[in-house]
Amino acid sequence: MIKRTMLFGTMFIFVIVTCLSLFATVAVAGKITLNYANFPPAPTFPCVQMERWKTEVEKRTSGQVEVKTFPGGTLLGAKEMMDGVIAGQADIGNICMAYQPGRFIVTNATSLPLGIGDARSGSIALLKLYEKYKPEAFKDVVVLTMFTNAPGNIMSKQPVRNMADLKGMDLRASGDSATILKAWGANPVGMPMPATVEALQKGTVKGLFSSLEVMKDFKFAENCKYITMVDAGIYPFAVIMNKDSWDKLPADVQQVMMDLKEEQAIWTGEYMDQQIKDAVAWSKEEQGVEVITLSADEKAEWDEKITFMVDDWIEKARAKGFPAEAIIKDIKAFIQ
Ligand code: 3IO
Repeated sequence: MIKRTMLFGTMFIFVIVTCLSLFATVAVAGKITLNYANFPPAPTFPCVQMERWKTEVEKRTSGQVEVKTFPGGTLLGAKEMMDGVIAGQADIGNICMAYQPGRFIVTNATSLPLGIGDARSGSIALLKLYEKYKPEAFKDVVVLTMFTNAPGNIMSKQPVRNMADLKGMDLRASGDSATILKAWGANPVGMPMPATVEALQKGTVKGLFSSLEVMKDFKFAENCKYITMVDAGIYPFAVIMNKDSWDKLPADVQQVMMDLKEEQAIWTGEYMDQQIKDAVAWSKEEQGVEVITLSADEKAEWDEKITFMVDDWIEKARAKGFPAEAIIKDIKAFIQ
């Protein structure tokens, strides 16, 4: 009798322990944690879109995936982002392609003066361009989404009312936006966006050339009391994932991410466009910023000065073996 009770008791415990450990194994194996690195501070649009993506992925995978976000360059900085993700230092990273102009030739063509009017249409055009050409530059990663900021405008400590005012002015910009500034007579100073905070405070630069939401998100309006509307040049971004990390994901999780790709691009573009309206209103109302609009004649002159960039790009890209004319034609078509 005692023996039988002991036998049943042992079996009972065995069954419970087996069940528990099986459950634990499933729970542990089912939980996937992904590290997502970003270079600018948390309140800025690349990080806001990152948090939105995290929320959507965690929701749509019913918590099977946990995304740990690292804003502000705490895991990888702007210039080490691409290689850091390829090396697996982060599973996911957000890159600004203009910081490595020679590396992302095809996708950086979206930053030429081709008439992108806002971040929504820019983001759609960029992603379509990527999908069509699948540039070699991304062969070592999986692209999770792409987006652009809105066209650049001049934010400065001194007013820029005409091209003469801009002559020799030290303004921060990268990639094609630096070329645009140079064509207008300014002195472009290259550095990633987060470094601009200190450069403006120290006076190393007298302003910058980028999308206007930074007036509020980086509080540049405290230093730059003038905006000159020129609406030229966007910065293309990509969210990329390490190949091994991707390959380890179950197919249904991969599907969730691919389903999000275009949606995330559009969401980010729309968020950015709205953020610019808010930032300009805030700059004017709370920070006493003056918004300068060029006359139609003056604007035509500014536009004229940068048209050469497209031909220049075509020539260089063709020499490197890219179907350059087709790429430009496609970008223009994708914008509409
Ligand atoms: C940008 C980069 C980081 C955070 C906010 C931002 N808004 C616009 C940009 C574009 C950019 O990378 C740049 O260098 O102007």
